[in-house]
Amino acid sequence: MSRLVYILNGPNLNLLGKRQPEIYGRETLEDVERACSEIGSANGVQARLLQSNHEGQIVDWIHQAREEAQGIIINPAALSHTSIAVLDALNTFEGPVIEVHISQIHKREAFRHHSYVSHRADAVMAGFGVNGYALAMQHMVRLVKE
Ligand code: CA2
Repeated sequence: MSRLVYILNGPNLNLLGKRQPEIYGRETLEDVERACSEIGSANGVQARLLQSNHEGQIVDWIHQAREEAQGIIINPAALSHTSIAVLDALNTFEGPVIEVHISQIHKREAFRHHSYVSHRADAVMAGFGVNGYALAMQHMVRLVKE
């Protein structure tokens, strides 16, 4: 049976690779999608990368994932630090959830140190740059095939 993993991305991540390369690097979300799809297809797992600047859209995609995805990788961006709605939605999802932060949020401003999403995440990546998505995908492939 083929498996599907959602890779959800929150506000402003559409600018990845285009602004603030000193913090977030030069690779784009398209590069992330390519890397994760390669890892997935080598293991019979499809990756679907989505990005929105709107909290409700992220919530709707999490609900959609309940119907068709076996795992969620999520970089909620600033919603990590503010959104109980995203946390509540993730709590309705039964499969594995991996939270990714490109930057090492614990080395940054205090307001980035707490993530509501971490209350649900089964694993958290921070500070691996965009490679964090590929590392998360490698682990997710194992989890959804179990
Ligand atoms: O390190 C991460 O991945 C973050 O989730 C990124 C968020 C930030 O609010 C979190 O504290 C940590 C910001 C995403 C903004 O993405 C941009 C990418 C390139 C240029 C400008 C913004």
